[in-house]
Amino acid sequence: MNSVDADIADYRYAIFSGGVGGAKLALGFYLEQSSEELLVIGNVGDDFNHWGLHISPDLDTLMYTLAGVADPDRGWGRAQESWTVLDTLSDLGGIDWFRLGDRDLAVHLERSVQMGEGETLSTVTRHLCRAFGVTATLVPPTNDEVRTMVGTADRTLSFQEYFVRERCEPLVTGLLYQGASQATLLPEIGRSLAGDRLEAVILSPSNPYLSLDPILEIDDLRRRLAASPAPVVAVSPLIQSQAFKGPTAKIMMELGFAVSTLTVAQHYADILDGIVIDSADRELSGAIADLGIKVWITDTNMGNEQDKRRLAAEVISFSETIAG
Ligand code: FO1
Repeated sequence: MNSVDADIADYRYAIFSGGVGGAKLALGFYLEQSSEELLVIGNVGDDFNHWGLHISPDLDTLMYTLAGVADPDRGWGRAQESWTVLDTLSDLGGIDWFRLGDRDLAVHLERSVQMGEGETLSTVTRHLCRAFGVTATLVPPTNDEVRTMVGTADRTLSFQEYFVRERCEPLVTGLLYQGASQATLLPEIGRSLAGDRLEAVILSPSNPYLSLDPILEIDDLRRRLAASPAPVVAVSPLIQSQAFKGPTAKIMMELGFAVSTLTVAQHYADILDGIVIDSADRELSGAIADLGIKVWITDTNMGNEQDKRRLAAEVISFSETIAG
């Protein structure tokens, strides 16, 4: 098995997602809908080589979340984790700033072994998802290498160096999605977007600059989304200038953007048919509507499973309204 082509005609929803925040909405869809009809496209700009292994943090966060084995507090990595390898390596003076747990490590080993034997990332991801009992289709946007590079005042850092090793502290001066424009979009994603079976494309509430742009920059994907017959709907990752998680607000400020859901809508204006915003931001709805984007106002917090399912159900009914 080396392709996901066979399933292509059956996807009703395609969700583009980064890690923790986006995975919450993906789980809402997974639980609320027939999971086999769900195509989840995970960011690979955060991928890197560490301890000689291929690490795909966002794909793994999505896989663990859908499989129900993610650590609920950290949001990444596995629940009931042990850290024997990391601690032992640390005692040896090895590199320990990126915390790979023992159970998690087995996934990176398996992925790296299979890729070393010539398998693609999409094939290995499907194999891992099967092993974890995930019934949705989780794919990388491309099998080519895309790496998010973070420009700071004195040097350029890889994403994980910036995010984990430097704890997002350096001031961000620019972002580069290395390899994105030359990368080939996974053919099944392109066909799914162009087909008429898809009922909605969802941009999850992930960081637009760190998590979704590395995907959208691939192979003319923005244009394909703009041309897709299915409505494209985003869920804003901001509530009144606050991000659910991570450095979204900090990065927006440092890049010179107003930290607002209106900025998020403007950022995606060329591809969006609709955006879901939080009730606390309802006063922005007029300005967003002026961009030609329809607005759905609700509580966008996803603190528990019920919230995730409710938000997914609302995104679905909003998309149906847009589609007419
Ligand atoms: N995030 C951290 O803040 N510290 C870590 O040590 C860390 C380890 C880690 C290991 C495996 C994995 O799949 C994710 C991990 N993450 C860690 C999260 C990772 O940096 C993600 O890229 C971010 O959550 C952004 O989506």
